[in-house]
Amino acid sequence: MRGEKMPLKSDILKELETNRGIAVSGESIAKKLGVSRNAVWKAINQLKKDGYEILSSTKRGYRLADSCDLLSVEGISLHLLDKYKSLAVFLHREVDSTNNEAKKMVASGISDNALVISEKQTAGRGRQGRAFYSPEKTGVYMSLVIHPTLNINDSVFITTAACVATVRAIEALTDAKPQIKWVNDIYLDNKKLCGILTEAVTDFETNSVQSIVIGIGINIRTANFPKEIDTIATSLNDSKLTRNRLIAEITNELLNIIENINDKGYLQEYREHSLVLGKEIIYYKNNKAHKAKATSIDKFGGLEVLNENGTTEVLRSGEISVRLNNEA
Ligand code: BT5
Repeated sequence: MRGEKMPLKSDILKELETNRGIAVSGESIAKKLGVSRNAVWKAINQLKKDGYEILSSTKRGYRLADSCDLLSVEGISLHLLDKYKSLAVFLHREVDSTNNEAKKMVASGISDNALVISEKQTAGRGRQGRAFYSPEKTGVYMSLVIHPTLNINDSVFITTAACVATVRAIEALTDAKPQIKWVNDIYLDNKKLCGILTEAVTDFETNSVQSIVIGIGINIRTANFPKEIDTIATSLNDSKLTRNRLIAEITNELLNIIENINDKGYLQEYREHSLVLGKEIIYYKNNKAHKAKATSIDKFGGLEVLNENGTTEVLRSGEISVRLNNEA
């Protein structure tokens, strides 16, 4: 696991992340951290060995290259709001699934909120055993562990909240115009950019939710998708966007919504970003496909649909697909 590193290297990385775009002199870093310039130079070389692209000029000093997008605890914590600065961040080079890792932490009794992230997942999961393609360094794979006092019915709001938090963060940091495909996907230009998998650990005796693991996967500057998803998947291609910043922004937004979960204002944002409202859709119930029109999203996040026979129904979970104009 990275994150538990030499304090000096970590402090210098924090300096470089804080001053992204600006060169800082070895002398000023040395002064600030109370070490020799030689110690700074050595630590910079170690960071370079770790893969950090650091530009150095004898006149101006050191700075991170704009294209340097390695994940780091320092780079994420820097952008967390003050009230969330103490959030424990666990960074891995590789895990099977950040949700699995987070669930292991819950099983071992972790009682504080925590964030688990990885550069790569070898068995990233979607819903119902489906796979989520999670290649190295070109994605955000994050799982937030929270311990809310919610009953099981309220926990359905969490996926909805995670969609809104992700959309807010993307809009704040890029020019992209993401849309939400009910219930757990985020799309860009009609292709899937992000999937969300929320898993609850429940206490059967009290019928309450002990912990929730919110897993979010986003494609970032993905060069190639496997052919099974090549025509349906897309990535965020903003060259200035750093994954550290995006992860922090999503975390800030999500923790904020969850803190105020009874204020359902975010549901209106969910509706305004809907990819499906007003569209002809197909939903699946009892292994059967049904044609309908998506008419609204109710106050519980359910999707109201108008069936072809004129009856209405509210979908609480499950799978829908949007019908194209030429589909009968
Ligand atoms: C999801 O499931 O989309 C939820 C994905 C959640 C991934 C995050 S990453 C961090 C955390 N750790 C995990 O192990 N999981 C979470 P679902 O709605 O079931 O969609 C799965 C389907 O999306 C697949 O069957 C493919 O068709 C498609 N897909 C797979 N990988 C994709 C990708 N990278 N981008 C876009 N579409 C993808």
